[in-house]
Amino acid sequence: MTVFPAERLQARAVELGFNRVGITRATPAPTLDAYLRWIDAGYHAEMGYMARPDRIARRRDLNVIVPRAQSMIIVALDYHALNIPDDLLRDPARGRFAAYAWGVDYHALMTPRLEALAAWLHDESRVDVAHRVYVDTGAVLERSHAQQAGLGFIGKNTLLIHPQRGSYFFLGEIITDLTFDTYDSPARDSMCGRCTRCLSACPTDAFPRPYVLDARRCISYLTIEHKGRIDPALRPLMGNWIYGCDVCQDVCPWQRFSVPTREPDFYPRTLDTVAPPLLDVLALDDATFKARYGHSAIARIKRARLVRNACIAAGNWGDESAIPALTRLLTDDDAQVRGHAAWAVYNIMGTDARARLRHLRDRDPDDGVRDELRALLGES
Ligand code: B12
Ligand code: SF4
Ligand code: SF4
Repeated sequence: MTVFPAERLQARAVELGFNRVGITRATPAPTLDAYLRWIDAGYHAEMGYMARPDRIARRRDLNVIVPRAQSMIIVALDYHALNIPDDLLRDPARGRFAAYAWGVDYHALMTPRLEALAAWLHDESRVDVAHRVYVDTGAVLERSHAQQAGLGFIGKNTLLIHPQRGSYFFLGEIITDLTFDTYDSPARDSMCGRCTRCLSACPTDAFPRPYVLDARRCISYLTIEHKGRIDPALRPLMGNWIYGCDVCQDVCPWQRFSVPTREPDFYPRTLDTVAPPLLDVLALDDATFKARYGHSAIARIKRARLVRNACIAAGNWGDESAIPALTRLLTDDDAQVRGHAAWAVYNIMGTDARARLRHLRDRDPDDGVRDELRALLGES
């Protein structure tokens, strides 16, 4: 059996641009039971793929992904680019994007590099190396395996935190049937101690317990993954976040060790992907959305979902200057946009909006939007 020198692999991964790399055995993640309990509790919300039996089988046994899997090579890539002044990020007239989405889509950057690393391993080991590359989308518990590979501990906010770098980094991995001469030792389980900052800072109270996140309440889930109507009770808590959320990372004391990424592609080209004026986001059509966000991870949610999120932020802003843009959106092609625009108009104008909303209640073709309007008008 070929045994590959771990040191050479690690040096090559760093040459390819990754910040840290660890190697662990391809055994089930030690937190597998915690994940199964999470699914049973329904904390995965409508992310049905998290609970699919074939995907659970992969998490239980990595051999389902790569037959005779021996090792997992896990890489970390730092992404935090700039310290943007807080008053700009918190300006309620602006929508706010999570820092991971400021630059180019990380899947597009990391996947080819991991494939290049796997191809190099194949050439250097002179054997047919069976492998599978994942960045984010694989049915594996990345953070738990990364903890096993020594890349950091799991925080009460559920993020993987490196004691010298904080948590602003992505993970990716190669699962392979190759063995290595040495494997990394696991990092400590947790180094949070008695701190609970992230738990109390979460705007929507999304942590039922330390180390457990209820995605149904998480702004990151609601703004990115959730397709339909956002629970009106949660909307006022979402502030100006329009794509993802960084609160439980920003407040973490370990973040003081984070360093700016060396990856030029993770730096924002303009403020459009950091904190654009809400009026600009409300005015996006499909073409302008694509031109602005086509290169970034934001492209995935498409124009309607981003505008839906911006309607909530505009409602929270509460400024009358948003009314003309919101009024145009009351007749948007997308039902979610119309419903959330109505909520925002009502939030800003209060009972002055009643005539306008009544008019729409009688005409909107969508049952859900009419329900939303009836609720705003106190009719249900
Ligand atoms: C689904 C998903 C989400 C969901 C659910 C998040 C969640 N916490 O489960 C939503 C949409 C909410 C989300 C949000 C975000 N995500 Co996300 N997400 C994922 C994904 C695809 C799966 C995560 C998963 O399996 N969740 C199920 C839970 C049960 O598992 P877990 O997160 O590993 O949690 C473990 C711990 O809680 C632990 N545990 C349980 N009890 C206990 C007790 C103790 C004492 C200890 C020590 C541990 C422990 O066991 C669990 C099982 O392993 C991963 C990629 C992947 N394939 O792993 C990315 C991933 C986790 N996401 C990532 C990112 C960047 C984010 C955001 C920061 C994006 C943003 N800014 O908006 C937020 C962070 C929110 C948060 N606090 O987690 C990164 C995290 C990198 C890092 N340094 O940790 C990942 C790894 C993607 C990547 N490849 O880089 N995400
Ligand atoms: S990402 Fe935001 S909403 Fe989600 S758990 Fe963290 S602080 Fe709460
Ligand atoms: S804020 Fe405190 S409790 Fe939360 S992850 Fe960081 S150290 Fe742990």
